[in-house]
Amino acid sequence: MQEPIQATTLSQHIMASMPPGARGVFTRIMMELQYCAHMLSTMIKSGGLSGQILGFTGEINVQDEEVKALDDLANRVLMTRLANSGLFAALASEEMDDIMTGDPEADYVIALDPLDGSSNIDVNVSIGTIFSIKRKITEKGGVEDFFQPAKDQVCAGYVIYSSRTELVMAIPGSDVHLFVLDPMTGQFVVDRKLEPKDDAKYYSLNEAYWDKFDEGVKDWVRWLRREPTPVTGKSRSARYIGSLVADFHRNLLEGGVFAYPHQKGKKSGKLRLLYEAQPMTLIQTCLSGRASTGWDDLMELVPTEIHQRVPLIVGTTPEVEKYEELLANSEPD
Ligand code: AHM
Ligand code: MG
Repeated sequence: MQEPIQATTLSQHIMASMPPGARGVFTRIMMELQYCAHMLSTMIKSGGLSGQILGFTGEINVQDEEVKALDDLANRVLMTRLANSGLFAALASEEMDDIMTGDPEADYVIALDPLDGSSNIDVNVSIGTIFSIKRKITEKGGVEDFFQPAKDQVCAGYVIYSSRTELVMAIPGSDVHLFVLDPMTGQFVVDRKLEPKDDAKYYSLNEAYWDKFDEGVKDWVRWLRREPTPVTGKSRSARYIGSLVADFHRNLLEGGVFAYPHQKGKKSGKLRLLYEAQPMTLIQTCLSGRASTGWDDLMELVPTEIHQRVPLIVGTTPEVEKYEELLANSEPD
């Protein structure tokens, strides 16, 4: 029989840093997310043998995209579990037009991308779940609670489903840790504390959109290719998977910058502020990096819509600052 893993579990880790008098609500929230992540991880790794996870449902979502079976399943797993937990005043999801209100007495709201990287599901490439937890600021809980800047998130993180299932989460003012799922017990255990990476070993953007990028963005890409990194003086390499979670995760661990810029006729880019840009912004900033639209600091930008899109440039500080410098005299068309 396999020996139990001697490592700190997610719940032990959270409880160890709980302030005196805390009621354990945040711990319970993370336990619900852990339950959902374990369930989704098991379904994904079963390769569809335990039910349909490949292909499309035939429906079109609020983003005008075809809904994949796993998108729908992930949304149902998370919404059912979290809505019934009594821990949230409201839930927002990429897969739902409107927010779902919950317990008006609860202190928190949560925004989710249940299954990020949908285009990679059917080809067995890394995908993830992204979450952003905010404190309720209205009396009963509603859309306004989501309209807080990234810096005011209570916690943000993501789960990545790959050869291992890992969780990365950030709490403002705390260290960022990486947890790995023990599939036997369904518990995340601490793998390590993440250290800031100063040098962008990688840059990640979809260069197929080159003709749609404006000159500032093109100049930035030329600079990334041409100029050595400021700390070690090395050349950068290009990597693009097409799952934000996977691209961001690699760059966070190895050092890098991810960009989904605005494009001609698509001035807000593609990625969503609440459940894609804001969580990655907090994590990256807790590790000495930056996130920007090119014009707005994404730690400060206040959302105005649930499914708002923003250009997202996130990663090592010199690379993000260079982007802002090159875009400074232009505006999205
Ligand atoms: P999704 O949430 O529907 O999966 O869409 C978001 C994904 C991101 O994970 C990824 O960074 C981006 O879309 C890739 O888009 P593109 O194919 O245009 O490069
Ligand atoms: Mg997504």
